[in-house]
Amino acid sequence: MMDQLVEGIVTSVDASGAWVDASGERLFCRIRGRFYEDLGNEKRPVAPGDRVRISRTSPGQGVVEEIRPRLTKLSRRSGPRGDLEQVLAANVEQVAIVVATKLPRLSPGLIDRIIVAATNQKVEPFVVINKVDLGKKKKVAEVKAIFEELGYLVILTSAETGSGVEELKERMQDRVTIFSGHSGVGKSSLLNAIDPGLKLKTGNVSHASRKGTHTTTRAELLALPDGGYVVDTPGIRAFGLWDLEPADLDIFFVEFQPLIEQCRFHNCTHSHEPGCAVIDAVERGEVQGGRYRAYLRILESLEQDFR
Ligand SMILES: Nc1nc2c(ncn2[C@@H]2O[C@H](COP(=O)(O)OP(=O)(O)OP(=O)(O)O)[C@@H](O)[C@H]2O)c(=O)[nH]1
Ligand SMILES: [Mg+2]
Ligand SMILES: [Zn+2]
Repeated sequence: MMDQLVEGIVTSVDASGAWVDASGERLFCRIRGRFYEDLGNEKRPVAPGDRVRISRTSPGQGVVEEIRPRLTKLSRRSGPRGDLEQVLAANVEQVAIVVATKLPRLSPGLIDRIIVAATNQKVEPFVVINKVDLGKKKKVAEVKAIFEELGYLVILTSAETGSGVEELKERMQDRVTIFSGHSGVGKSSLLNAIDPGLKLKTGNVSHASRKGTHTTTRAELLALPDGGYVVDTPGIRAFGLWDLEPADLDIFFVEFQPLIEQCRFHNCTHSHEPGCAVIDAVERGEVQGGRYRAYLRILESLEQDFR
């Protein structure tokens, strides 16, 4: 006879199973083989944030017997051939796109890509520019203005001085948030600043490569002290888009919306076509050049994915 099933939430996952919080206890659970058989393109059967039902097998251990349907997920394209879906987190409401303008420097297009992925997957994006104590004021203000102008929330923070941390904390209270961004931008440091009780490991930014040293090695769902959850994730090098066809990309560039209908061709890709209202708007300075270049780069990468 199987034990009574217990409700739980997945906090972390590795190749051999998942850590699950169930009625205040953390158990390491194996996952029933049939979930691996039904994987399809997914890398793993569960992700942090998944609601599951488990059976207990021994103290501190159990088996995932059921996986609840997901309300949302944030996925990216992964795997050696780029043909796998990596679910970074399940049942998240918003993604904090964490960047720094210095150490490591901002890589063009990353914010734009994560905004596209999030919007496509019904997760609300916002931008956190961390390390404002280090970054040049002008550069920080420039990045802030680009995304605020488009209607996205931008929060400026310093995990070092604590500035902006309270605003970020308020934004996360009672919600489920995932932190995403390059290694070394300060994702774990910001979470420690919000809740020192978390005691997350933080690392250095190599002065030689100016890149982070991949300190966080596994995504983890953490409970926030005043309500809500956050998923801290390992730094990413790139954010490959999953489940998006090139022809649908323009939908996720908000400033293109009023223009798209005015293009001469209904299937305009806004890359080279005559009579393109987006290209005209870029030339008139009504669409920001940096955003348009990000669009073209993403379009090109999607065309390769679908080739
Ligand atoms: N000056 C300054 N340094 C910061 C700030 N936030 C984080 N750091 C430093 O940046 C380094 C990297 O911070 P982490 O919190 O480990 O970065 P992370 O984004 O979690 O990196 P990964 O786990 O590798 O993805 C550490 O040395 C932190 O002390 C900040 O606001 N200002
Ligand atoms: Mg980290
Ligand atoms: Zn067009």
